[in-house]
Amino acid sequence: MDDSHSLESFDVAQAEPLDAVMQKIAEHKGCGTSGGSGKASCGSGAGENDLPQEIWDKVKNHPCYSEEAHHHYARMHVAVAPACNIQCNYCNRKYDCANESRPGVVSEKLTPEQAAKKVLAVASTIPQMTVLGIAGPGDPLANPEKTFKTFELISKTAPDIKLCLSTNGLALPDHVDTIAKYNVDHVTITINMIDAEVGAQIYPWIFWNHKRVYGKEAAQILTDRQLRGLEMLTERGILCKVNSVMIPGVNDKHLVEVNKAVKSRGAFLHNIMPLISAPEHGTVFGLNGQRGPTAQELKALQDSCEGEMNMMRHCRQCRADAVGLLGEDRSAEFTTDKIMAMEVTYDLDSRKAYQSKVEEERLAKVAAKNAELQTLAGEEAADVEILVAVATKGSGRINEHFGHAKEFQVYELSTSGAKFVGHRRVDLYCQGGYGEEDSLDTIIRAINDCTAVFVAKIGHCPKDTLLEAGIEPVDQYAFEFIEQSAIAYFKDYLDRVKRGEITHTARGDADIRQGAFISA
Ligand code: CLF
Ligand code: SF4
Repeated sequence: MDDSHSLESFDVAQAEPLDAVMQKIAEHKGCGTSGGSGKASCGSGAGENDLPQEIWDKVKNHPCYSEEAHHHYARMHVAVAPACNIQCNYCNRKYDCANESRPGVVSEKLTPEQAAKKVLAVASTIPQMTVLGIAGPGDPLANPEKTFKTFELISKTAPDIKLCLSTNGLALPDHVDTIAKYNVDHVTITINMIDAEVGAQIYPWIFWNHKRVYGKEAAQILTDRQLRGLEMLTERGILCKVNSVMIPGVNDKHLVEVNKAVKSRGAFLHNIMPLISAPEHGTVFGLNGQRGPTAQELKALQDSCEGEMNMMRHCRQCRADAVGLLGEDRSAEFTTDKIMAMEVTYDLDSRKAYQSKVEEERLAKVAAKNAELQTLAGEEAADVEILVAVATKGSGRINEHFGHAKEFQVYELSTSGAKFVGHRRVDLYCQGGYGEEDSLDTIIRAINDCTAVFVAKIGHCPKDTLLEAGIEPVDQYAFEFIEQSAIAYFKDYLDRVKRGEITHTARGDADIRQGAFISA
């Protein structure tokens, strides 16, 4: 249902120069196929010099659309959309929409008015929160009145916050005009297939035209609506990200075709996420024993699609009431009880001042990286690539202790520089005064394709075990910028190889015991 009639009183901001922006997106979307090394900074990893100004302005502070921004800027979700109009085999309705979430966590549902108060409370507390997303716990466009009412309220009270929406796409074509009307210029559509045979294995039914439709017929309607909605959005210059859940044996190979289809319809970014599946989630896939992909399988698929279009690799599959930087969860600070009791003043000037400081830090980081990159000029080692894992709690710095890390960010290093390629969730090693050996095994398994792990600090015991596993613990760059440090490490790595101190080996096979890499 198009609910635009209920929103007529809303005074929308100036319309975007849509044709111009669309043209820029169309020009940009060939990025990654335009020759060169294929390693150029691109898509979610793109910087100011890689994108047209209009698009850079839309993505530069959006932590999901810009990999660089995710180190500095936060997003929040408000859980105003409980209903859903389809059934996915990886979803249990007790939990949030698994298209932008992970099973096993539930959100506190809010009214639009509560949501608006929450946004103000968070924006006052976390001045680097720049994006408000509606991503569930069901489908936002199966709850259009609540979704658009929330956007209306927030646009009026917090006009500097970007609006974002994530949908399964079934109802999308009915709402594109309303989305454009409210200046929601970032929309995510979850597209897991373009072939109804594949779709029937993922979606048992959809609710369509007042009745349930099953199997292939349902999947055909869904894919037609998703692709049509994508085209309609990109025609209006709205940036679109496509999320796809990688389900081994079901759609993993097929996602290459999905990637081509969404690229040709103007999607800006493709986010291939791993299926998270366990029997305790109570989902069809969980109960059937359908496994998710390994980190290495996910990376291989993302790599194979990267030549086609821009890939997102820093998604954290956030919950529908997530608050904070990607990867951190501050939602417990903003429960309904707490926000309703808070005195909130929305101070646009102090938010801007804080964000100026963030920009200074970000520019310093980019300048440091570029300067360090110069040291690789003239290196003839184009075939040498290694992965390194980094313990960080944000701001683009190596600022987390090994024992406190709940995830490691993984960078691919080559003569082209340092490229973020994913993150690996791990169990905490430090358990309040002692190290947990089982966790250490898990951590080593999670990063066993990495040559080194960068940390702010690490104890002797895990250091020795990591070395035995062939992973070099590096704490010499504590609290420094990640990319600058990674490039410096890579330069040193190449120098050590040249001096014969170590032997470069295929990733995951390096052994640095006693300071020497041993070829596998
Ligand atoms: Fe939220 Fe999604 Fe907007 Fe981001 S999340 S609605 S685009 S503001 Fe981001 Fe979270 Fe991944 Fe989503 S990391 S699950 S991609
Ligand atoms: Fe669940 Fe989201 Fe799928 Fe709806 S669209 S069934 S809420 S995962």
